[in-house]
Amino acid sequence: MNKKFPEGFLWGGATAANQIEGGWNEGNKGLSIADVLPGGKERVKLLKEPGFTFEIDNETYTYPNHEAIDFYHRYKEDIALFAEMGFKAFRMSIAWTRIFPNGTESEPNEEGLAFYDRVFDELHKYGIEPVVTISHYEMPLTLVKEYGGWRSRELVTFFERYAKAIFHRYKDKVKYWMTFNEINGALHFPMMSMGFVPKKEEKHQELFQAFHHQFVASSLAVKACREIIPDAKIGCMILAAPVYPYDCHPENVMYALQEERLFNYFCADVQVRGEYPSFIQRFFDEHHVTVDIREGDLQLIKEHTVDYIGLSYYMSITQKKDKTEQEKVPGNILEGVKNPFLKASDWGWEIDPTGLRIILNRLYDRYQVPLFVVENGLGAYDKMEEDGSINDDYRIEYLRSHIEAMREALKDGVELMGYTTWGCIDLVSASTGEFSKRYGFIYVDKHDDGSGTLERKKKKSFFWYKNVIATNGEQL
Ligand code: BGP
Repeated sequence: MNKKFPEGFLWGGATAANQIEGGWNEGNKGLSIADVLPGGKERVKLLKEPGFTFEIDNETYTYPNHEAIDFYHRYKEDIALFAEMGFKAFRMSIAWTRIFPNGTESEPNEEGLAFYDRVFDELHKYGIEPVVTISHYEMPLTLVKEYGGWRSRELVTFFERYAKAIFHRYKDKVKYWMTFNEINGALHFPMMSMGFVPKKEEKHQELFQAFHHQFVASSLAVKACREIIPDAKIGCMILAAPVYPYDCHPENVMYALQEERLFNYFCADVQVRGEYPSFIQRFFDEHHVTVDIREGDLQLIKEHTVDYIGLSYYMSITQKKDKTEQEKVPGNILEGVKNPFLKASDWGWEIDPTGLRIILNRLYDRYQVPLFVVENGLGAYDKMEEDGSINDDYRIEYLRSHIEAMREALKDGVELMGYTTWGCIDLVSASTGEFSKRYGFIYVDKHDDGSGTLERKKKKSFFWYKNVIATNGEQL
């Protein structure tokens, strides 16, 4: 049995435009939803509440994404560091607002297009394959304020125009694409990807209508990608979290199954199988959801399914049908109960390498398409020693155990394309807007209060990961 990582396995790291670039008002860039989100507790609150006004408030807030880690100006230095680690792939996203500043223009912004040309050229200089997410937790603010985000069908047209513009421009430079980052994540935190937080009573109706718009937009992008770049691979991207029943009580097993289907499979069923799954009708009936599906939508979705599944993996979820407040686990992205067998990160995310093997098997069993782990990593507080070193053994341990889990999944017969660790360079946290929640192999001197020199420094994990890649995952 071959337990090795395949030749050409795409080892690398992952980022998102709004979490690294900065340069928020340079190069004719328009305002994006990420540009109006403050950091810290305020962000955590705003991401959950309906009624956010999306205004810039320079009096009260500093905005972490405005400068981020200044990749916009430092991409050459950063890419040289990725190359030094031996990256085969770099996952990044394009900021929609650099290409269409308001989302509504008929022609793309040349300065924005030229920026990504420079980034892709720099990556290719070192033989690093760009893996590009078209929409990663942001959209032009105009589309949020004037159209209500993905509630509006009109976004489909704007998104298609944006996708076509970047396919045409980068057809010779980018061969791996994904449409929406963590599309299913909107079930729990829709603000960044959908551009709204629904009121409680409208929640399901609005959310599932918005999902439908994204499914149509994603299929149109797949269609365009096949026409414009026939040798490209285009995937969906889901937040994968296997759901475990708390115990073997049949009611808990059934509940966990329902949660698993809705969270891990609903979006992937539509995007990979090309059909709304049979289980969703009961959910729609019970939650009074009627999705406006236009003529031709279902055929479009059926005919333009994705080539692979990109997934992020951070945690498993343990579910119990009737849980008390005390049993709920704080921190995890989804609300479940505490798993007594798992430890958690500093932010309460339960660490479960075997869960990665489980979800890879479940997804492969169900879909039989290649899987690409495009996010995985440990957010942690890093400490710089007096000699300037950062000894992040906890991060090495986390990544090592997850790579081992992938190797087991390979032995189980799962087809894996690559592994890009999340936040290969320290960046702005999506959920908290903090800099102190660090994921990187490369430390960036930037702090929650906005201070810092932005200087880059290699952590211990930098050298460890370099060797992992050099040995194609043999030495962990
Ligand atoms: C995923 C997002 C990323 C990233 C990561 C870590 O959900 O796709 O954008 O931020 O999670 O999350 P956080 O930054 O909240 O720690």
